[in-house]
Amino acid sequence: MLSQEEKDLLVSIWESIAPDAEEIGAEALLRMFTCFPKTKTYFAHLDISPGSAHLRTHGKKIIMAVGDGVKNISTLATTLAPLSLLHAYQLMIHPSNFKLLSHCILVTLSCRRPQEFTPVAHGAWDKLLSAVSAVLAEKYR
Ligand code: ZNH
Repeated sequence: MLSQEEKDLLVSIWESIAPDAEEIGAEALLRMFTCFPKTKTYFAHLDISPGSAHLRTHGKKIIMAVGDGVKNISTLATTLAPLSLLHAYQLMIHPSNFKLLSHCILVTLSCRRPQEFTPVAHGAWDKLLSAVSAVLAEKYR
């Protein structure tokens, strides 16, 4: 699925963005809530206004989980198994939403790391996020 070149690229970009996981996650979530307002219904119990503490802590959790995926690409399904169960059975997130968040993560990365976000890097992140989403959505079947 991902070439060795793409995997190396993901690891190197991950090292550059990990320290900003909170900001990147908060921006990606804010973009998702703004562009796709229906996604807000899952977060009625949290304060998701721009700059809120919930937005930042939840944003960081999501991006760190994506980072776990980058670091464990060859064992994605087992690495993310607990999150897969959580999203399917407890949170009951409709699978279509994973594409929306993935899109917003890509846009955020391109804005925050314009030099590193080359077409090849874009493609590699898109593949990784699709693979992560597939694992998180696999329990719905
Ligand atoms: Zn999710 C949660 C990740 C997508 C919704 N998440 C969560 C967490 C994590 C995640 C890590 C935490 C867990 C614990 O705490 O344990 N997600 C994730 C990822 C992704 C996701 C990685 C992709 C990429 N989510 C998602 C979506 C949605 C969601 C799409 C919708 C729209 N999540 C969610 C919720 C929660 C979570 C609602 C819970 C929150 C709270 O805190 O409450």
